[in-house]
Amino acid sequence: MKANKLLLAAAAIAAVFFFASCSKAEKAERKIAVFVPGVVSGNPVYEMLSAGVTEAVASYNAEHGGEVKLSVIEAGTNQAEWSTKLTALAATGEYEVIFSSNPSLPELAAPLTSQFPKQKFIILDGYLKGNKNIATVRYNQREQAYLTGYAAGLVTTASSSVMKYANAQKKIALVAAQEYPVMNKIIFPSFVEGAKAADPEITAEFRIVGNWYDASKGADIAKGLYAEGVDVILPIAGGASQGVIAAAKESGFYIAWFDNNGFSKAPGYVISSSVMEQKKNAYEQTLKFLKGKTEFGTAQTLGIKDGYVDFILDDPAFTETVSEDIRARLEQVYADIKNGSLVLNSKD
Ligand code: RBF
Repeated sequence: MKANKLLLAAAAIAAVFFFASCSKAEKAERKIAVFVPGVVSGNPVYEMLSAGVTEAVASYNAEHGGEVKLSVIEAGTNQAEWSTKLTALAATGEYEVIFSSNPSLPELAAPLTSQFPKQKFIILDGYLKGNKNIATVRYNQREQAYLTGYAAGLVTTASSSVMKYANAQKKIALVAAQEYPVMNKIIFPSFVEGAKAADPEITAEFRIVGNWYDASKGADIAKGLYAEGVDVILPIAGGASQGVIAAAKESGFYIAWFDNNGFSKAPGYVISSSVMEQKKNAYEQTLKFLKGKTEFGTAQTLGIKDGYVDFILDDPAFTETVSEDIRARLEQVYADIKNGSLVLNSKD
């Protein structure tokens, strides 16, 4: 009898441990993924995405005893493979949510939500309304590109005694990795709109690298533009933008930078940095999801007033490179957008 009781007690204790370890194992199985459409290294938008999600998971785990596991998957630069790779990731059924970023992602993810009805997606820098498994948050890139164009416009029209690489021609350029609707309908037109607000006589060239990694092609295109009289270039080309920077240092022209703070990339040559606060956004969206607060089916566009688009005015390299008069005019336009006297809505 006594022995039986002991056995029962032992079994009860074992059961407690069993269930305790089970719930621990269940906790450890909470998984989320970041699907990078490209590669992280050298691509500010993806560096910010993965850093934001990674930091949020670490801070959530610190509070909740390490229950969330994060996988960052790079889909690589062959865009023809992205759909298959995203499908394979969703098909595992392992990830509560898949984070990703860029304007082409909503149309890759949307069909998967009928194929895998439990799979959720949070897509930054993309836009899709009304799919109950997808939440999107993009940036007001009309504001971001307008300010960049305004900076480029003020610099290209400056005299060389004020801005030493500025020539007499009023020519600027955007070097893009590829064409896509947001580039063609929002970024480039708003860059031109901003430049023409500085001086209506300015003309803007548009050139395409063909991919997001070829720095030597980026450099060749930039040198060609410089030879044609362009003195300010906005590169939006991921790793290929490095080539445009190298060409600027070699030939002597200016760079207007996009997405993150680029002043340290070429001090003396970079005249502006228009920032999308993708790291902050990724961090916040991750915590919101982990706490069950994401509103799927919604599509947000966040800009300067919301604190998700910024224009760097306080970097020492900005002060050193750009004349006081140009800085004052940029500060004014930034303030106008922030206080609502200049409204630059981003079209759908
Ligand atoms: N931006 C990058 O920095 N690196 C990339 O590899 C990259 N790939 C993109 C692929 C596609 C199909 C599209 C539509 C955009 C891509 N972007 C990339 C651009 C990015 O989403 C954003 O538009 C620009 O960085 C300007 O903010």
